[in-house]
Amino acid sequence: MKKLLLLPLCLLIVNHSNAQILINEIDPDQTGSDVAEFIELYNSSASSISLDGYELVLYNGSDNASYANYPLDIYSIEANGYFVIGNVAGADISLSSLQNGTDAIALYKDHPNSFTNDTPLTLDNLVDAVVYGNSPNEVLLTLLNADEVQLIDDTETSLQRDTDGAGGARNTSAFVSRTPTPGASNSTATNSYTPKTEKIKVIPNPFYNDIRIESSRKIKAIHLFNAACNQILKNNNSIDGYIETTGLKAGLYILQVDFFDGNTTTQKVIKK
Ligand SMILES: [Ca+2]
Ligand SMILES: [Ca+2]
Repeated sequence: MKKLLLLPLCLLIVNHSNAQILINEIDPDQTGSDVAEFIELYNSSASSISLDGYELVLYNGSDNASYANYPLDIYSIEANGYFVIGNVAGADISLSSLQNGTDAIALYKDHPNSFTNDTPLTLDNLVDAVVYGNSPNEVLLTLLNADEVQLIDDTETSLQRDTDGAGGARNTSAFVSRTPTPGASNSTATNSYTPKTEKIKVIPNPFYNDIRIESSRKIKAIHLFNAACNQILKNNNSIDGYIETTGLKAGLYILQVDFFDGNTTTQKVIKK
């Protein structure tokens, strides 16, 4: 009889595993003085979520350690709502400075330590992250899932998930460049936009010697960086999307592809 009585109790334990807070939009760089920087969090669930235990951490790509941290314990986000940390009008809490990159923004929950300045990068208790900036940074990219890309912000637009919450945690593929929408739905941006991330196809990956890159955009140049982020190969005539790597050691490399429309994207590749 006792087992039967336990069953209803078990059913009363509500599963909150789908409740999720994500970094939904960022805008590190504006024209002239950066007076509208912000990071927007989004609650994709149908219930209000307490931010008790959440901490937003800004990582400096020059040393891959933290340069600012924002404990969010006393706040909450309403169902399908937004929370803005920024110096933009209407921000929920103020932001002193958001570096223009190459840097990263990471959200943690219940991490045992506070991220005082110069805390080394960690993946423990990581909820979500975004890596942005022009220089490939392999260490910062470990904050993301495999094959996710480093984003590039420009002064006119923000980087935002298309649509709110799309793509899931630690994935940047759903981010596009659009008119900033701090504290509002990303789909309210009505201007035409140019995606700053390009989902390229690298064939094969892992590779032996030749790499072929497929993209819907015209490729201008291909760069290859080693794990220390030193550029070791550059092909300025890559319209055909090929790069030849004979003589390189086996291991992890960062491939950077520049497009004629001015966009750039990066991806990890492995030489066998
Ligand atoms: Ca800035
Ligand atoms: Ca938004």
